[in-house]
Formats: sequence, C-alpha cells, structure tokens
Amino acid sequence: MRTDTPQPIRLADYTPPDFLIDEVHLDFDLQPSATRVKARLQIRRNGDHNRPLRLNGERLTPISVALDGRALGDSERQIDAEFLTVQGVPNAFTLETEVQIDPDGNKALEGLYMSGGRFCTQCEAEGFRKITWFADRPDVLSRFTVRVEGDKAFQHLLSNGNLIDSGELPGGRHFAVWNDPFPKPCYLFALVAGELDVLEDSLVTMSGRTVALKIFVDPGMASRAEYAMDSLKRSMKWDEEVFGREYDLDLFMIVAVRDFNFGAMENKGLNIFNSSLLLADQATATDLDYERIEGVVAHEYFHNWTGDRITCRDWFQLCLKEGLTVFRDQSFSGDMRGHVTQRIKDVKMLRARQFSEDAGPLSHPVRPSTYVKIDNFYTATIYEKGAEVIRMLKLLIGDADFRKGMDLYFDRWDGHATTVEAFIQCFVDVTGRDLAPFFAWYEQAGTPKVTVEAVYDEAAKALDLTLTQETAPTPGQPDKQPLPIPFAFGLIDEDGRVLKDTEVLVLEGEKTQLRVEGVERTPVLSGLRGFSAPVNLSSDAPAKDGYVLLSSDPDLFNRWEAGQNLARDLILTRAAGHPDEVGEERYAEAMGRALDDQSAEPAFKALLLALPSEPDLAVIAAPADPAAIHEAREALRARMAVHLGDNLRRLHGGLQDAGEFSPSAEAAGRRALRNAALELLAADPHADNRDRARGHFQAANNMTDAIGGLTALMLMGGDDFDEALADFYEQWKNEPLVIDKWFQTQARDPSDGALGRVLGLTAHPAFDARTPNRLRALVSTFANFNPARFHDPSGAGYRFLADQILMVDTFNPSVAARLVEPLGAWARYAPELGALMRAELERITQAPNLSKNVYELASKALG
Ligand code: B3K
Ligand code: ZN
Repeated sequence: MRTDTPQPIRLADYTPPDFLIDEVHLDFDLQPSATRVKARLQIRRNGDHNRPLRLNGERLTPISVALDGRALGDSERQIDAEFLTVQGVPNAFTLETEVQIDPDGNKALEGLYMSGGRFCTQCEAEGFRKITWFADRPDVLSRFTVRVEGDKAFQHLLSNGNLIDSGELPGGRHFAVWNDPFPKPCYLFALVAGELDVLEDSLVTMSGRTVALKIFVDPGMASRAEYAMDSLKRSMKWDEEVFGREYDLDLFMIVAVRDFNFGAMENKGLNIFNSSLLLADQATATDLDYERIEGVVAHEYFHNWTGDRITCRDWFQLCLKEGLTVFRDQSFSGDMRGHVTQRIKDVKMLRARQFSEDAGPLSHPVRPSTYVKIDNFYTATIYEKGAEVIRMLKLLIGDADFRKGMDLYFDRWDGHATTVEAFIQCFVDVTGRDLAPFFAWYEQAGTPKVTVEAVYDEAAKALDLTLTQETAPTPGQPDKQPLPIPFAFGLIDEDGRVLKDTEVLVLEGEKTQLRVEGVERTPVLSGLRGFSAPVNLSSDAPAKDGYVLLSSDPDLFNRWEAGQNLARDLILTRAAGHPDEVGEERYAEAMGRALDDQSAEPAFKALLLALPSEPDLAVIAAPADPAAIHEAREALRARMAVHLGDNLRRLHGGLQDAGEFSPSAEAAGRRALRNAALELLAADPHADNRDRARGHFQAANNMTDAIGGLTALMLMGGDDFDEALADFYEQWKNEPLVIDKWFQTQARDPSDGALGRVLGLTAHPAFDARTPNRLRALVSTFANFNPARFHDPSGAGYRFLADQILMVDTFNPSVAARLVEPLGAWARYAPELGALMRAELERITQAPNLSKNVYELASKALG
C-alpha cells in the first residue's frame, strides 16, 4: 500500500513561473544506457520576489551544476528525487548542468528511451524532467538549440526545427545541430536517433514557401508511409483553406516508432507516431487503420497552431489544445470522407468512451479543477467532449463568427501559453454575446439528460414541444445548473414528407417550451439532429415514429440514430426477459428496406446494419447483466441474419471489388458493407454461411477483408476459427502490427472458452507487456470490448485485468493506469459482479509501491 497519499494539484493555486528560461542549449552525447545531457539555460527572474530557483528533474544522475560559469559545490545546490534547488540566484544568469540518463532502462517510455534500437522521446506532459533539469511546465516558453552526437550506427540525428549544422567526428561518430526559432514549452521537445528509411516530399504553402516533408520509418517500410504523406499534404492545404493557417518552418518531419504509450505526439516540426497510426498498405492495414492514420496525421499537424504556436498556460487547460484540435481533425475527416458517416463514427466513439466515463466515478469536467497525475487526464472527456463543446459553440454563433473568433484567437495569442477563458473571450469580442452561461460546459461534469414531449394540436395545426434538462450529480459536483443546449430539430409527416426544415432551439433553463405553428399534418419529431449537443435524449414517441425516421428522415444522422434506438429497445426488452418477437421481425424488415435503398451509400448502410455495441447497451441498462445483453443482442442478430439472409448474401457477393485496391472512402465503404453483411451472416452459422466466411477469409487480398473473415469465423467458432488463426499467425508472424490484430481478434471472442484462451495468450511467445500496442491488443481489447467474457461470473476476467495492471505498473505507470477504467464501472453492474470488481480495485490500491497514476484512478474508482 502507498504510505503517502499523493497530493492533488489545483487550478485555483496557479501562479506564474518564478523564473523564465529564454534560451536553451542542449548537448546530447548518446549512449543507450549512459547518455550524457548538458544543458545551458538562460534564466531570468519573473516578477519581484527572491525565491530560490527550483527546476524539475527525476531519475537524473547528477554530474555538475554551474552558475554563470562557476561550478556549484554540494552545499550550494540541493538535489532530491524531484528537484534541483539553488538558493540566492541573481535576477538573470546562465545555468549549466550535466546529467547522465539511461534510455535503455527506461521502460516507462517517458523522457528519452529506446525503441527498436533507436533513441526517441516522449515529453508530454512531464517527461522532459527525465532528460534534464528544467522548469517543466507549459507556460515557460524557450528557444531551443540542440546538438546531438552519437555513433554513426545511429544514422539520423533529429530534433525540432531546422538543421543548422552537421558533420563527422573521429571514432565513427557524427553530430547534428538543430535550432527551433519558435519559443516552445519543453513538453514539445523531441529527439530521435537511429537507422531509419525516409519518405520525402514537399509542399508549397499559401505564401509560396516550399516546405520539405520527411517521414522516417523502419528500414524497408518507406512505401508504407505513402498514405500518411498524402494525408499530411491534404491536412496542410486544408488548414490553409479552412482556418487560414500556414506551416511555419522549412521542414516538417514525422517519425514512426513501435513502442509508444499512446497514438502520436505533436512535437514542434518533429511529430512522433506510434507506427500503428502511420504505416499502412493494402496487405497489412485495414480501412479503419487508413482512416485513423488520416485523422491522426491531421490532428498532430493541426496542433502546430492549436497547441504549439499557442499552447496551454497549465495542464488544466488541456482541452484548449486537445478538444479544439479534435474538433479540427473531425472537421477535416468529414470533408475528406463525408460528414454523415464521420459524425456517426464520432458520436459512437463519444458515447462508448465519454458517456461511459461520465456515468462513472471518474467523471470530470472538460476543464478539471484538480488532478494528481496529469497523465490520467488525457481522457475522452478532455478530447471528445472538448471537441463537442467547440462544435456547439460554432453552431450557436454561426460559421462566419466562429471563423472570425478563431482568427482573433490566432492573432491575439500566437506565441503564448493561454487559457480557455482567453479563448472564449475571442468569441465574446467578435459576437458581442454573453458566453458566460456557455462556459459552464467547461466546468460542469456529467451528461445532461434532455427529455422531450411533443403534443400535436390538430385543430390549431400546432405542435407543442416541452423540453426539460437534468444532469445527475457527479463526484464533487452534487448540484448541477442548466446548460445552454443547442437542440436542432425538424418535422416530417408519417409518410416521410418534410413538414419543417431544421431549426436550432437553444434550451436555456431547466424547462423550455415552444409552439411550432403551421404544422399541417400529424408530425414525427426528429430531435437533436446531427447530435447537436452531447446529451442523452429521451422521448415518449412510439416505436412507429422510429420507423418513419429510419426510412425517411432527411437528416441521415437521425436515420441511423432511429435504427439504433429501435434496436436498443428490442435488445434491452429481451435482456429483461420480455422478448418482442413481432418488433424484432419488424426491425429486420425495415433493415431490409434500408439495405435496398439505392440512394444510400454503402458506408452509411454498413453503420446502419451494426447493432449498438454491448458496452454501449450496458451503459444504458444499469444495473447491467452483460450475459443477458450479449444473448439478447445475439438473438436479434440471428433473427436479422435469417430474415435478411438472401439479401445479405446478395450484398456480400455483389460488393466484391474486382478492380485494383483503393483506400478511398468510397471503396472502404463498399468493403465495410460487405464485411458487415458477412458478420451478420455469422449469426446464422449453417454450412453455407460457414463456407462463405471461410472463402472470404481465404480469398482476402487486403487486411480489411482478412480481418472481416477472421472475425466472422471467430463469431461462428469451431475448427474453422482455429485453423484460420493458425494460418493467419503463420502468414504474419513477422509483422508486429498485424500480429496485434491477431491478439485483438481473440480478445474479442465472446464464446464460452474464450476467457481461458485470453489468459493463456499472455504466455504466448509473441506477447510482450512492455510493448504498449501488444498489451492493449490483448488486455485492453478484452476488458473494454468483450463484456460477455470480461464479466465472467467467477470474477476471473477482473482478476486477470488487475494482475496485468499491477504487473505493468512496475515499469510503465501511465499505461497501467489506462487499464483501470473498465473496473471503475462497478456501480453500473449487477451487485454480485460489482462486488467482485470492487474487490479487485481494493486489491490494486493495497499493492506495495503502487504508482501515483494507478493509485489516483483506482482509489477514485472505489469512490
Ligand atoms: N498531445 C499528445 C498526447 C500526450 C499524452 C501524454 N500522456 C497527443 C495528442 O493528443 O495529439
Ligand atoms: Zn492532440
């Protein structure tokens, strides 16, 4: 057990830095287990005080400290596990330090570490302090010059900015010097050294400057970076066209590494990516991989303005860069791939990750006011809900004023570290509106529930709408205030004809009433169109209205939503022991009509066909019985598979692509529908469907179809699946990113024996918990996406997760902490399950030497 309770950090305690560091010169002498780092810092006192200089530093072996050229003796500086402190410093001075670090022994993957024999860094949020002593906080902005020296085996020596010098040295060594002219906080520092292949290209910016673009990857992999390069160029042009933002350096580099704690990192001019979000080709990447690569390349690139040029004053303002940048990447992806399907995918993700977070003990506001470990706050709330807040702002003030406000923000805050208040003030200044009520979206946690009642007055040809909002208490916030909720709605009649085009009604108080005049026929309300606010909508409309919306709503998002709501009700009714067989048939029939609709795109139909996921259903059905939900969902799938069998087989056969592979959204949409049809057919596992799945798997000429086939075989189970798994492994055993998919597929297997298989896989020679991708492929996929087996009544699934958390925590606390959340949902499950989940959380909090990261989440999860 931890003997000290980690102390929270509070937004209210923010004070400006005591010292500023204008210039930083770093000198790296690279050795895998004994790297020397010299730092020369030009420091000045900030404000009128005489406090000592205190710099962050952890896991550093001190070599020397000198002030204005004079070495400091032991009594003149204090060094402890977290700080270097120097008393009585002048108002302006140069501090020179030298430390030694051990990149090879760094398995937490924060600071400077080795991945695949290469040096790389990860400094956000607080990794720079593991490289050298520094004011490791985002509001200290410095100009960096970095000299990197190493053995020539480390062929490329990279850091931020522009290369200003390089050359050979005696003894088989070489060096490079980099200068970044843009002041930046140290969390944006990056260094990479190693043998890499490079894919090169260039782009002429809006003002006519030529920017060199380089993507560095494992030797032999350059062709797999082509899609990322194409995405980068499209992102750069898009940011010019849509936000007027031009790239600022002469060089933009991306490096792909295998060992990375999360997706990617926006270091100035030198983005570092998890290779799973960068490398793609037809044979090894799925369409989902392509889609993510496009989105994440854009995201990290967009950070150049929203994050790098303008950064956060403190880590409480994280959504200032993250929510805004997610909003920007979602807008980009929508422009690239279609706004309806993009919106559906974004909302699915929001519900799956953020709504469930908000419904549990880890619920927190988009801008939290306290944290223990900032690493724990890179959450769906900061990112996804943070993006929703920007989206609502744009809807409320309109596109033109949104753009004006953004322009003002870029103008006013370029080169600074700032706050969410300062951001919102820009929109107040351009619109003259009072956005104080809107600000509550940043400070109040929880998902509002909006209830709508619609009463049609036939005689008066008017519809009376009554909308109420309510947000349940969340930890630390017992009382909730009403929020301004943009509610986009329209009306159609029972034959699907438009009665009223979309209007945005803003719900201000707890209750909002509106009389819509001139409604000629009995209307069907299409509410919360396009998911205009991140809320749960509940209405008393009958199921027949849902069918009207499903077939005819001009708002395609709501068409999809209507299908999801109908399916959800049918599944939950059956899970509660009251199957509505007539309703299920009706649903299957309606889906058949939707599939036949020639005007709808395949990508949209694929989304329509997928039933709400089991985790999403469990959030709604509290207290949830995962086994009952799984069975009920499978029953509906089976009914659809039987009812739509001919239709699905026809689709599956007809959508086969004969031509050359293309990763385009359109081709991906056809593959998505074909694989969705097959996945549904797997719910009716007769010989013909089995043959079809086997044939699909064996004939696959791209990874999307291979995984689609493998998944269908997994759902049908039996020898076919075992054989396919063995073949797949044999074929791909030398491709780590593909083997991750092999682990993922088994982790998702909901069949009875799957838990034993998952437990056994941790002993597989290809399993390595030190590689975050591999760990997540098995453990996180299992805990998050396989509720039927994770919630095994024996508690073995929970025990497995807790064991993995404790084991990983000994070397990589931030990755271990990200595994805690599934256990945190204990209160939403049946009491017997909840008690077993709690017991594992308790076991975790009592473990010796637990990290602050895991302690914070596990103890909060216990409530
Ligand atoms: N800014 C990084 C996330 C850093 C996570 C640190 N624990 C990636 C991104 O959001 O673009
Ligand atoms: Zn980001």
